[in-house]
Amino acid sequence: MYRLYYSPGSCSMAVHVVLNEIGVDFKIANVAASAGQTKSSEFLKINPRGGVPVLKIDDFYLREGAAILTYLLETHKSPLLPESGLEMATTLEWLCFANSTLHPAYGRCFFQHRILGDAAKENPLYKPSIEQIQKYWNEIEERLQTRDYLCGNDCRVADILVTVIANWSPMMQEPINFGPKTKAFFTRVISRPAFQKALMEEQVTYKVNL
Ligand SMILES: N[C@@H](CCC(=O)N[C@@H](CS)C(=O)NCC(=O)O)C(=O)O
Repeated sequence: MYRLYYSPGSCSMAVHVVLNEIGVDFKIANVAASAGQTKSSEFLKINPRGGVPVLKIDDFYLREGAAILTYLLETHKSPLLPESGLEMATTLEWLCFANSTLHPAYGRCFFQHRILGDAAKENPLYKPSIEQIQKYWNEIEERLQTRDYLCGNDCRVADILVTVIANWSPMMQEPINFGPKTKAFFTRVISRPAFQKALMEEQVTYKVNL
């Protein structure tokens, strides 16, 4: 039996969507980052890095979203992660991009929000941080000119994670703009029943203006 430790709307939502996609039994435990629960002494015993997602697999704790997603998809043979070759490698490329490039780009803004509050946008580092995020979305818009999803015409795990991350954009203190192909892509991804179920179970609204 799996137990997902999550914080509503955070990167852990991609794991929640994937658990719904593969159709296994699982339980969820809300560790709300906004209420400081990811830094509680109880949760730090589960993940000393103080972050979600964590997946409890029987008595084993697996941390780091990319590892959890890959483990679930490989174990349950999901088409969200092709089995081999360049199709698999391309999916991993975009999963790594989402997890290790796009996510930290938003993280730089959230860090400034945490330290400076509403005045973050006055910080000289804030505008370049937003511009970096915008550059990534522009690259995605370009890529989606010739395909429905990041890796081709089938939905893969990376599509789910970038769509989760996009929903942090309305929290930024400067606008982030999405092109028409990117908006149509978000519409396709969020319309998946597994995505809708995760939004409902986490009581999260998809706020990107589509
Ligand atoms: N490298 C980690 C990053 C996890 C991470 O940053 N999670 C955020 C949510 S998106 C978190 O739990 N933050 C808690 C906090 O800031 O207290 C992963 O990919 O799993």
